[in-house]
Amino acid sequence: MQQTIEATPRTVDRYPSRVDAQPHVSARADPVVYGRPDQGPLDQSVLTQYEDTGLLHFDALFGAQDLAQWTDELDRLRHDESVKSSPQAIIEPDSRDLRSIFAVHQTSDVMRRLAAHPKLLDIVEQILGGPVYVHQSRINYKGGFRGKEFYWHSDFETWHVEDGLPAMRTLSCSISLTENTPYNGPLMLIPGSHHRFVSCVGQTPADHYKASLRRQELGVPDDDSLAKLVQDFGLIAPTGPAGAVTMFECNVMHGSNSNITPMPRSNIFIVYNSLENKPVDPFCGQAPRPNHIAEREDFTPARALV
Ligand code: 6CS
Ligand code: FE
Repeated sequence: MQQTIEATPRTVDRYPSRVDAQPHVSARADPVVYGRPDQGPLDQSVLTQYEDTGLLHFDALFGAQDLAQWTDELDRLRHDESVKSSPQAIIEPDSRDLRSIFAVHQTSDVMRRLAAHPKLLDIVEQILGGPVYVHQSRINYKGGFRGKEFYWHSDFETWHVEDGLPAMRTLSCSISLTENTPYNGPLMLIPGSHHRFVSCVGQTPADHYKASLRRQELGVPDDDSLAKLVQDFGLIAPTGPAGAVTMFECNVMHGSNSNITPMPRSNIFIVYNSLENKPVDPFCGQAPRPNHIAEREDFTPARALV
């Protein structure tokens, strides 16, 4: 007797990447703004600005007390040797310096409360049209003198291919914990680039994150696609005091230069994903990344993290 083996239905991949020998650019197939003006603090003109550019910048969303707590916590974590040797820590490629610490909303009470801050969540849930959970959190240190760059990428490209986020219904909040100047390697973004998906060339190896989080070489756009995006949309590098917040859509092309000034450029990133966009199997066919890099088990609503 012949046995039929039923294949498990695969989620349709609307954003294939790292499958072809040639790069492709396609149109975004998801909304950018999922909520309405009456569902949060942003009025229609600000929602339209986010729709068009994929980013919002706030110089002073938080009070001095909140900020002092976060910078104290940043210093504490930086000087804790057990943090540096934990699996959550990422070390710079060419030195022993701390580059990032992941899952800080799980390992630090202060950072967990930051991730649940209503000033962030009121905006995030309005844009994403409902409750969210934390897909990823990290502190990026980018120390002075030798802090290394983050090459151009769309976060969604990685979160889709390596983590299995099906749709673009995710955004990052970057909160500066030091002053961001034009000189200390601030975040650079291509406003409007989230309307196009740049599929990248190359196959994802097993455990790619171990290399990519130190220096990303795969899942980055080809030179021609990047040049075209910059030509069409230009560049922006928001600068501002410690405490400034940049929120950006998951498919905005962005990166940052290295920091050869003596001034560190540290920030905390909280990535919120809609509870209606939970991860499926990674589209690259590899095993998923660990939960401290990309959450796939704990879908506690961010509001409940207080
Ligand atoms: O791989 C990731 O998930 C991370 N990598 C980069 C360079 N940016 C986004 C994200 O935090
Ligand atoms: Fe990124």
